[in-house]
Amino acid sequence: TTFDDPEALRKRALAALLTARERTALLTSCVEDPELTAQHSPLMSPLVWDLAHIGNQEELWLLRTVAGRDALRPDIDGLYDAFEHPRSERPSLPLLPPAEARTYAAEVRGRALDILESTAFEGTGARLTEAGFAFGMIAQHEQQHDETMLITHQLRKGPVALTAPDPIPVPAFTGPAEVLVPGGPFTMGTSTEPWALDNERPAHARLVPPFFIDTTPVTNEAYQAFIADGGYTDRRWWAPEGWAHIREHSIGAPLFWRRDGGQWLRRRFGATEVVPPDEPVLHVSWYEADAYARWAGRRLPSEAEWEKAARHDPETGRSTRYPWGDADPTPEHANLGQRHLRPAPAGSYPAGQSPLGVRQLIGDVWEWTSSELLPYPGFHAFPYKEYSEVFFGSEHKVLRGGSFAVDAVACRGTFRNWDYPVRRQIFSGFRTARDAGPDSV
Ligand code: AVJ
Ligand code: FE
Repeated sequence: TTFDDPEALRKRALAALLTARERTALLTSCVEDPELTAQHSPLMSPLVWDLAHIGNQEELWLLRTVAGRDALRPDIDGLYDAFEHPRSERPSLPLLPPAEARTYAAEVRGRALDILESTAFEGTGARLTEAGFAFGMIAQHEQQHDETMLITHQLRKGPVALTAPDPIPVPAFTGPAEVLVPGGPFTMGTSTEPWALDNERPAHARLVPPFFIDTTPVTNEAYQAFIADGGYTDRRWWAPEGWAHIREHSIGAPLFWRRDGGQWLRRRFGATEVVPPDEPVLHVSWYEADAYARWAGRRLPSEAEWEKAARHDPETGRSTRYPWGDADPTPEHANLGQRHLRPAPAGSYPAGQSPLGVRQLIGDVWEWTSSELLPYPGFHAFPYKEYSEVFFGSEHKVLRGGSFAVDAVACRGTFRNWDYPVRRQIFSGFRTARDAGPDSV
């Protein structure tokens, strides 16, 4: 692979940084400047905060830490420290106005590209720059905030600002509804993926008993059957805190859905459309996913089950980088990178399926798992505790696989995302699983 070649990794880092900046520019130029400073939802930062925060993190890690430069703007660090100010407070901070935020991010980037050219990727013993990790981390960080900004765009009221072609239509999926994943150990996490983040490490053996998992994510049509069957009014299906939450907030459908006569409509990036039956359900909370699964006589997969379904090759016993193998994602494999502004119909991307035939594990919708975000055995926070260590514990549930809004640089079979179980403004869906007795193997 190109991982052994520092010059190939340098090119990869340059391309990843440029791709991220192009996307950031689109997300912060497709609306007028006043919309960048406005708060579209108390759950989100103003877009102009994300823009300068992207620059500030890049300055902190590439300019100051990797290259040892003096601070360009030490005065603004506090404003863009995500732990100093919760999102709801950020609009009232003396943030850099849009033009200054753009100039700042561009100045940092100019210097970062010089540093990228002159930094040794190997042989220095410095973990931060080995295999270009710091540059890959910063490209991923920018892409993560690009996804956050896309969520802000989805929450924004007002006319359409973003457009993209729809996924190419595919024939309706006719394969089996579920797939048996045989029991036994598999390798979870990674010690070899050069830009894997700290919480994905190290590789370790996990024993996973046999289980069945849905071949595709749960569709809107299937989810509508749950609603029509009174799923939101039957306490039996709900975790107690989930039940309390949907009662208190009068939740009866995924976020952005509205009942109109005999049909469900949804708002999507400023337009209203009939909910497409064959697409994976989107904008559901962990509690909603958990309740649906119980109603269906099933359960959510654990994080280990999800990763085994996505990475375990029963033929070789190895864990691959992606369901389709070790090759980097292409547009034939998965719906990633905001190429489309929606998930593709369930059963799409046959080229991206796992050896056992599980589809759309990567891309389309983030998939809720039953697991809390916990460290793997041998975890070490790197390079900073605030990326993931401070979030370990029972408050957050893990999501896997990435959505249409995730770029390939920030998505792989080992990548771990997390959020509170009530959250649903994120691009979240799910698939279900069930135990398999030893006799089914
Ligand atoms: C890993 C997606 C939960 O957006 O809160 C961005 C990523 N961390 N800046 C988030 C992140 C610091 C993080 N998630
Ligand atoms: Fe951040």
